[in-house]
Amino acid sequence: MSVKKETGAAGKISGSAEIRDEMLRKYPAKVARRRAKQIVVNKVEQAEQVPEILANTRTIPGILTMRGCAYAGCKGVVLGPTRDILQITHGPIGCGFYSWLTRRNQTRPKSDSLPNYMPYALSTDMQEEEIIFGGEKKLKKAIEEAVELFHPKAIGIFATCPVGLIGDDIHSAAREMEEKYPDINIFAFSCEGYKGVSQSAGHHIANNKVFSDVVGQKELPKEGEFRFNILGEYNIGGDAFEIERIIDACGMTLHSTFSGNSEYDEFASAHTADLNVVMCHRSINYMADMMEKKYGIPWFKINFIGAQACAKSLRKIAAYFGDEKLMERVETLIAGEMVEVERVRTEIAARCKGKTAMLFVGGSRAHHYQELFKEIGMTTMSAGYEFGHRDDYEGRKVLPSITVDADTRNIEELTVEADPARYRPRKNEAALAGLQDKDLRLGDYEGMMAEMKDNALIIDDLNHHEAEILLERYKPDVFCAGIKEKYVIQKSGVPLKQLHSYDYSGPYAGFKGAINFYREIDRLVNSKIFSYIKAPWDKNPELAGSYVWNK
Ligand code: CFM
Repeated sequence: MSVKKETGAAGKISGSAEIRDEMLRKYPAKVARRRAKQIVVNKVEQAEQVPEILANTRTIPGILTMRGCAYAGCKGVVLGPTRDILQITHGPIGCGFYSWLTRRNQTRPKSDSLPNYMPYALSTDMQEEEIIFGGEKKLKKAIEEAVELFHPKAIGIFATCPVGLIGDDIHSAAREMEEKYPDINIFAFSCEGYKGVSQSAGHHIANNKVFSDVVGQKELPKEGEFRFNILGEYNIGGDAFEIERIIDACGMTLHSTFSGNSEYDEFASAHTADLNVVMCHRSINYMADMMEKKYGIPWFKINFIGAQACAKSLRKIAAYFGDEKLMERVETLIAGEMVEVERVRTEIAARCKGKTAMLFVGGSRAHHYQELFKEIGMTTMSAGYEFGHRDDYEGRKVLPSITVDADTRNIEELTVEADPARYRPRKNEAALAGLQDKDLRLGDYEGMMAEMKDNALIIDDLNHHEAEILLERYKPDVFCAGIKEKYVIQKSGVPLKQLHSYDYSGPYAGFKGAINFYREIDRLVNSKIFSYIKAPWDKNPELAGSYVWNK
């Protein structure tokens, strides 16, 4: 059975409940009961009410998950894109090596003389000897060596699984080294891979440490009007360069980005900006909340993925600052940029209209990229996060009802209070209330499900078995995921677009990025090449095995 034809021009989705049942049928009863809570048929009711989904819980052992580890979320994701914090992985060499630039986060120092450590992968390269006798000595030596070579402003130390298992105290090593080098800010992250159920734990650990040890360390406010920070933008494939171009053209001042194309000093003085806008809610909502409490900086959610979403986000930022001239400049810019966007979009939409997509990515892109597909007339049949929480699916309104389990309790919640000297409300009560009318949704995020069609299948922590059924039943025109999924999906005859690393392309953010994306999707979904592929497992008999013991 294929439900593809049933989507029709109106983009209605049907058959989802049956497909869900088929996915669950193969599982043992206990596993099926659990997965049933993580596979949800979407239904959007009044006030953005959507069904409840189970998320941010352990992957069931034996299931082939798409997830990564806490170290990846901390070192790779949140800190990785900063070019002048020297980052040392304390662990065996694999962790440092495999997290070395594979995410394609780019950077561009403001001048050639400024440091950029991103091309380096620094690791203590733990051996058996350190696993047995402890690795703190080697870590301190590595820091000394790194200081000799690079003289950085700041050093971040990142723990891998064995570090926690053998009990190395990386924090005291950091303190000791900071006493030796008082002009270098040295801090450590207890982001052992096993610290949480996914990379999401690593985001939280990274947010905590950057907030407590970096933000507020320097008073270096940037010159310029309308100064704000972007939280949760990581400059994959050059996205930040396009976003910076747009912000400059509007005459606004981007103070710091956490952490695409960023520098240590920008983090350290981020508390001097007047607004935080949050792009990836999952990875950095903690920072937004903590900066609001301590320094009085309001935040709201924006999205620069999709030409319309980008325009809307710019309008929201301009409305927040409330300056007539700024609002005019933003409108002029949008009008100018949309000429080329519309020319390309209309041409491509004619070929892509009615086609279907599926997105299974991280903790925010499965939502954000639906905008781009919508713009060229494509329907998202099914989507899900690898490690999103319920609020990323259902919206922040469910935050009070999320049960905190032991895995989450493992990660420290910082107690944050208003800074006695530096807390400064950016707007008075009346002004904030006025802004709520402008649909800025301060401190809120509506989540992915409210913006998706009824009957779309929402699947948390998708696995290989379920992906196969999605392909067979829905026959999507394009599947969006990552490198681990890419070749299995493509061998099945469906093109896969990597939405983590963007394959070898980008940017996809902003107006120019939207054009890049439309063009690539057009080439993928309208190419015949994938229909000629015959999967190796369809050509050759399957190798079946059985497990026998005590025979
Ligand atoms: Fe945020 Fe990201 Fe994502 Fe993410 Fe990621 Fe990424 Fe992602 Mo890969 S921070 S949650 S941990 S938007 S690395 S840039 S693409 S899984 S959807």
